[in-house]
Amino acid sequence: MNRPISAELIEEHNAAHADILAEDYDALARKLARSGVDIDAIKDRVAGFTVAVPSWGAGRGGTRFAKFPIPGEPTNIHEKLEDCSVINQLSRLTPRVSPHFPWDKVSDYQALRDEAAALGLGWDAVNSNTFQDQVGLAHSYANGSLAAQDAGARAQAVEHNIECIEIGRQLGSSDLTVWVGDGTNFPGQQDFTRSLDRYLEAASQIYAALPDDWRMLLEHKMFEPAFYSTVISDWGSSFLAAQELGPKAKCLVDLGHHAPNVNIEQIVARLHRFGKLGGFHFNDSKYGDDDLDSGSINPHQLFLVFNELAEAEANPRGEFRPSYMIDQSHNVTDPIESMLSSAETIAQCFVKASLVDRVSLHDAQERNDTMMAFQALRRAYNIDVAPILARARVEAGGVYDMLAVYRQSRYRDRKAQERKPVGLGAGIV
Ligand code: LRH
Ligand code: MN
Ligand code: MN
Repeated sequence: MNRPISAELIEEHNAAHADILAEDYDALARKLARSGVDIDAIKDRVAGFTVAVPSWGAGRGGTRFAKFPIPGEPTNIHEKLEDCSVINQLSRLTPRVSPHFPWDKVSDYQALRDEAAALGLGWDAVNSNTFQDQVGLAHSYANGSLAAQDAGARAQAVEHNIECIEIGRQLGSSDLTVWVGDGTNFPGQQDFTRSLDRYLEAASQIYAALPDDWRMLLEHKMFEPAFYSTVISDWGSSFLAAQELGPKAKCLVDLGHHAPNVNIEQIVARLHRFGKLGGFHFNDSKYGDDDLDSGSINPHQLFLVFNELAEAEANPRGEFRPSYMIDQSHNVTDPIESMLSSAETIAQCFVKASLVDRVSLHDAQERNDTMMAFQALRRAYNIDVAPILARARVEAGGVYDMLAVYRQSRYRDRKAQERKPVGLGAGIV
């Protein structure tokens, strides 16, 4: 297997930190044992936890005002895969990459699949893109894609999604994520009902092309690029569309796609209750779809989302198979560092949610003991679970201090020598 970070560096680093880790792990084991929790059982649970990384997150993001590239930044899917393999090599949390088309278009997808496998990577959901015009397209998406009035634009968008399914089959993926930017900037610009009808009709053609074991993940977003209305603007619209399309259609929750202060964890519970929870795009947000690093603004919200997921897992109501992915834009950090830190934060929330004493929680809920119910969550949230994650990571071949080893490896400096410089410009890719 092709490993970009030197095995000796990792071994040396882990050996140098073995004693501190053992000390911290054992101290936490004793603390958890007092509440009847077996730390090894929790560590084994973490060993099964993974989150996918987005191919587009490997490049430095930007805003519509500017992009500030860094030397050594990847400019194609091959370089992005290599960077994603660094994240997985160090964290052991991110073994799959989610591609975006046509951004990641190549001529031979079997070869791309093999290339990823040689780096220890598989493929997550395929993301279609009908929110931008591409050179050579017959129809513009300026007035929408799946919901456009123009039948040619709709047909083209359907065809693109079907092509994404075909690419995904070759890569070994089994989910198609569909986010459309279709919407309006002016009251009266489009009829809300007729545009949804058009969306549903076009989406049903994509749904019909899904292989039996595939899912179609509908990603809602309140606004942007449309600033007055968006066709699939909220979880309600997403849920209704998924229900109308059929059982393989599920809802995907991007944490940044809601109105400020919306209770996202309750949305998670609702979607699960009705069998429509498909997956997540993890990021954090202060104002809108900011795509900030997961848990960097509101780590408690992320914990509460995972708390609902832990409840859902314990009460599956049919299927519990949410797909987890990071969807961030790294405008001021090295994307590898941000995704290492975010994957760790996401896994931390997963562990903390696993540590909630559900018997006490449910008992307090039944007795209407509000404070003790809250304390059941608070106790788990306050536990520093870093030693559990570090032990699981090291045992899986990852490293104790991911950022320290990444910096010591001088990976980005080496890539700056090898890779072509990125041009200036605006935009997310
Ligand atoms: C839309 C979105 C969606 C896209 C990605 C680039 O805001 O979250 O997931 O595919 O950003
Ligand atoms: Mn997203
Ligand atoms: Mn987004």
